[in-house]
Amino acid sequence: MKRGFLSQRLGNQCFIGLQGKCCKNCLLGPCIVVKNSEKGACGASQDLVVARNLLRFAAAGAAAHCGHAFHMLDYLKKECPEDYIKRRAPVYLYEKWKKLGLLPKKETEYFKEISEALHLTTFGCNADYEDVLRWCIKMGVLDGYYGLYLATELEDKIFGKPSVRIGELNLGVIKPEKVNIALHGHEQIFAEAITREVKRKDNEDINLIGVCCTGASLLARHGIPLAANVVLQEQVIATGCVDVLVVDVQCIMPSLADLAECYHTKIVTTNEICRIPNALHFPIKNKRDAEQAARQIIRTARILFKHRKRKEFVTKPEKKRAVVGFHEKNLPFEIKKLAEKIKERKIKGIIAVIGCENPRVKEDWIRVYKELSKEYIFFTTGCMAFKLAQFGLLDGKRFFHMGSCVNNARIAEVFKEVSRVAKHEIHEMPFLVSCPMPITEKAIAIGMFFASLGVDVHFGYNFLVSGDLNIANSIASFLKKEFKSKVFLEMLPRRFMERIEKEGLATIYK
Ligand code: XCC
Repeated sequence: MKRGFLSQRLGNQCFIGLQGKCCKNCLLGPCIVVKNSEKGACGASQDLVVARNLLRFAAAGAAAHCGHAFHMLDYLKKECPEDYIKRRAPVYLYEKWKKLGLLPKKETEYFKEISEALHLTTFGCNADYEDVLRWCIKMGVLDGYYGLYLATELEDKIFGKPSVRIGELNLGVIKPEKVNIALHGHEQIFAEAITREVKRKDNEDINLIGVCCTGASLLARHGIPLAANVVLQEQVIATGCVDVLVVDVQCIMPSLADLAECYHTKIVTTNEICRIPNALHFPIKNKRDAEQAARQIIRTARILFKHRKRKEFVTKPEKKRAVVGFHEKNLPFEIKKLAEKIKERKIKGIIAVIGCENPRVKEDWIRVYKELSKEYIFFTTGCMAFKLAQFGLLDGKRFFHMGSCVNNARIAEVFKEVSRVAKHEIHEMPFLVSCPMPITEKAIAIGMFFASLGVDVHFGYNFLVSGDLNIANSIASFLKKEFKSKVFLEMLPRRFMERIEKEGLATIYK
């Protein structure tokens, strides 16, 4: 296996796997079912194989987001709230999901449903690919409420809502002359504890920086600079100036362990489900653990700093500035005004740019979003928000940074409120979610969630559904019939823009 950086390891891709046509669900196989007329050893059709793979993707994504919220509940020693979806979702959607069997049988036992999604895709279980696809949408609903909404709500309650500020981003936020501690992953429990500790006096020598979604949340809540998104995470260590990298869960590339061996950097893990060889491990179960670990990690980082040879950058990386810290309640316009502007066509609609930055995608999406921002407003989260910031687009006027990926709940909430005020259903409003460069299963689950709300969802990468017309048609007709939404692939930014210019976003305001 090649070492080196992500771009050097990308190598050739398995196009059969990419199209979802490889079934690894039993030991009669793995079977590749390349032609639509072919079957797997068990007799599974190509449609079934692709649908099961898609469901496993969506279920894993939902498991990650629901796991995030569950870790918060566990930390707070709380149970999942009763009737949560009912209390958060628009009534008409709740009723529809209920009628279609997209809600958990017992609401607080949503993890059972994720487990059932794995169950029904095992050898010789569900053979009806259309029913399997319906489960993908179910995973979207669970992901949205028991993942995105619940995690965002609990974190806002415990750690406070973000506030609007000018934030700093990119590798240039690392300060070689200081003790640099990077916080990477998605959850906020430890990140908040060390932020509180560093804010106490006598810690001026410490420079905290964020990576990926843990970083995006810290940036939004506290203005802690965000050093990197997913594709730049290795570069954080490769500056040679980061003393400790603390990680929680998700999007933490295993390559970081190899890389840390080449530098003085120590990796620290804080969650039982995310262990890394040779890392220090401080499992955080409660506030006391978090505070003790924070103090210990600061001490360790200071010792490592003393032994660090490099006290300046080899080449000074750039630093960017961006307006950050928006949420559903602090946008610079009232929801009512926004709904009016949309109705009067002064704003043609809202486009949410979400998800990862996938280095396999070479197209220039930024230029197209910039062009569209003359007529549309943009919300953004996660690694794409970082990318938009790198290009100087996060101005707090047309582009609004809404935080981490679980904070896509904030975008869903704005969609819900704008349509409620406009007295329409969500699918009647000109909203679009665009995920141009997905990497993780979570991005797919988020897409399913927005589609279940009635929002059209665009993916700019050719994955799973692309090679199978029956699957694509079946999802399309289910979504169209029940939610009047669609999930579509468009890999070319120019065509994406032409399509929007020609067709506009789904709306009754034509
Ligand atoms: Fe994707 Fe979420 Fe991960 Fe970045 S960090 S790679 S999921 S955009 Ni959230």
